Amino acid sequence: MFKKSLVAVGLAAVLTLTACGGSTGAGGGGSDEITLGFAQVGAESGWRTANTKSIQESAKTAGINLKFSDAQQKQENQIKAIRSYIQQKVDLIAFSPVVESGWDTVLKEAKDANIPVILTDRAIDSPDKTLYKTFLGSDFVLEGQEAAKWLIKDKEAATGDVNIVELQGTTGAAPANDRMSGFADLIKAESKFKIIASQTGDFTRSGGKQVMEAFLKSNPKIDVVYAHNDDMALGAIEAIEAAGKVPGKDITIISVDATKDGMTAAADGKINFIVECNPLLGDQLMDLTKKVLAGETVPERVVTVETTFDSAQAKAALPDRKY
Ligand code: GZL
Repeated sequence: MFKKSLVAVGLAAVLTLTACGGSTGAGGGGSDEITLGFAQVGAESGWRTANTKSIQESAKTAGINLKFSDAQQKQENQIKAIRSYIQQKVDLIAFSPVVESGWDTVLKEAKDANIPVILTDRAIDSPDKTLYKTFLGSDFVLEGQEAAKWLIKDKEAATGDVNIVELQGTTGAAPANDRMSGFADLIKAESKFKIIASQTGDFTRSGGKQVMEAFLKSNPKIDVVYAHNDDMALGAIEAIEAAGKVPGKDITIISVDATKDGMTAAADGKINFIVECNPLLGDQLMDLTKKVLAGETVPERVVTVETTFDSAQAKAALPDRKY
């Protein structure tokens, strides 16, 4: 269902084609080697590490000269990197916006310099769609909805209140905002589900552990943890075990990403349900880069195809996982 619905969204996205305008970067596209400037969020999670590896390996395979920067999860560093790519006259700029807001000024500078921009992984909230050629990444609202749908089914026999604590991703980030809203929109339909606490763990393992320790101290009855990524779920598992409880049994754990560490915890029964968020965007990014610089039409939105895993499915899938 999840896969089918995503494919449908993906197909719909492909049909909403936009003329790319055929602009080439200030450095031109032409037959010369393409130079791509990529401003990465940071190295905060297993997902991010896999995403970086995919982009670097795909650039090499595609014969694209990659300039790469790590912003350590700071927007000002990403903006500095984008300005530097503009000065270097790269052919195209791609980046994963650490937060949704605050990009219009620097993206207008790229547009004025005739350097096309591709968004990957995370979206921005600017109403000006001319600031970028396409957005390649997951549907985070759908991911939140998948988590909620599984929980509603898993707890259908529960009679009393089901107390949920939520470990949010980076404040202001599209995946944090959308995974929260997608989940809450479905959960609120059933009065037994109570989100008793929700706080950012910044997508990191240490953040998830610290926040979960505080949740355990201030909430005597926690039935479910909904973590916006595996790293925070794994941190929460450490805190739960340190408190003498059994993760996956005393407290149901739902996570997003499906990285190897998360899938291993799921296979061990410590995480009960994982929604996949595919970081392997490199090949699609290089293909879109070449198409934009060749003046070809590209879709406004390219949605990555993803699925979900319960513990048994994670155990079966683990040997074949690429990240
Ligand atoms: C989602 C991505 C998120 C991952 C986290 O596309 O932006 O950022 O879910 C990562 O693991 O830190």
